[in-house]
Amino acid sequence: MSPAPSKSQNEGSDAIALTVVRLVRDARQLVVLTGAGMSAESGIPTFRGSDASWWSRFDPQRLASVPGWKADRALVWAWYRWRIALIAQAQPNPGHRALAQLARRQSLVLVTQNVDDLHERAGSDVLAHLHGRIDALRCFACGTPYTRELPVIDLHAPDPTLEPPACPHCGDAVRPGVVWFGEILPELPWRASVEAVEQADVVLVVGTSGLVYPAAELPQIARRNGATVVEINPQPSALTAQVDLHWRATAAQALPRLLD
Ligand code: BJW
Ligand code: ZN
Repeated sequence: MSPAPSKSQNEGSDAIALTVVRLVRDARQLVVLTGAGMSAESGIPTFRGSDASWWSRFDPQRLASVPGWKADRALVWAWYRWRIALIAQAQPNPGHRALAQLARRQSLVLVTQNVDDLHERAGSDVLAHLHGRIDALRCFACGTPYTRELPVIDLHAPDPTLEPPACPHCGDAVRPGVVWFGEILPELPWRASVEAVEQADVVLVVGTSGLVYPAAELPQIARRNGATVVEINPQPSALTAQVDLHWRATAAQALPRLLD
């Protein structure tokens, strides 16, 4: 069990940075939990937290639930197809690259809520994509993976009437491989993530609002098991009151400093 540092609010950000650098350097088992803020500096919008975020512009029940899919699957597919294209042309940012480099120096387990592959493209092994992968397409009805190339789209001219491809096996529509509201998280990745935070002595929580469950339970489980939990986020979040330290910085600012 590591000693819990005092709360951060009154300390300067350099002092917090130094404390976190030391905690991470001395960690026996470090777990990093990332959310949408991790990829914000790669040009991928977050879901919450700014006027440009998805759920401040669109209704999550329409775009990210089974009832939403059944009501208007062309609209839902068009949104996901556009995001698949956006992610494909995005690049990992210095925060993604720093985590990959850190994992070459010390034991680090990476768990993400993100559906992009930017951690992998930066060179990290990801233990769990808790909310799936956007490009792991599968049939909505029979679950058969869909591996064919998608027709090219123009990122600058989204088409809200674009229909999803048909499953070659049963003819139903193909859906993105993400976890929608009301759906259960993939069991093995979830269990592995719980085990990882139970064994961690330091947990870094990067770029998540901490509003979506059960992922938001992971920092709480970690603390109950004696870990020191550090949040890296330029804004306060639903987790801030529960963490040991809040480093008010972006992922691409803070994470490279862990290599100092
Ligand atoms: C930066 C930054 C920078 C910006 N650097 N940081 C009441 C209590 C408990 C649970 C529930 C409840 N009511 C309903 C539920 C269940 C529901 C839930 O949690 N709802 C809450 C919203 C209330 N959960 C579920 O339904 C889950 N399944 C489930 O619980 O199954 C059991 C069950 C079944 C049936 C009924 C009830 C229970 C499934 C959740 C699926 C989440 N899916 C989404 C979208 C799909 C994927 C996709 O399209 O991409 O996943 S929602 C969206 O939120 C996405 C994300 O992975 C997820 C979390 O978001 P995240 O990562 O935290 O990002 P943001 O955008 O929220 O925050 C960004 C943060 O970054 C901000 O804080 C910024 O400040 C910060 N930031 N720039 C660092 N540069
Ligand atoms: Zn099918």
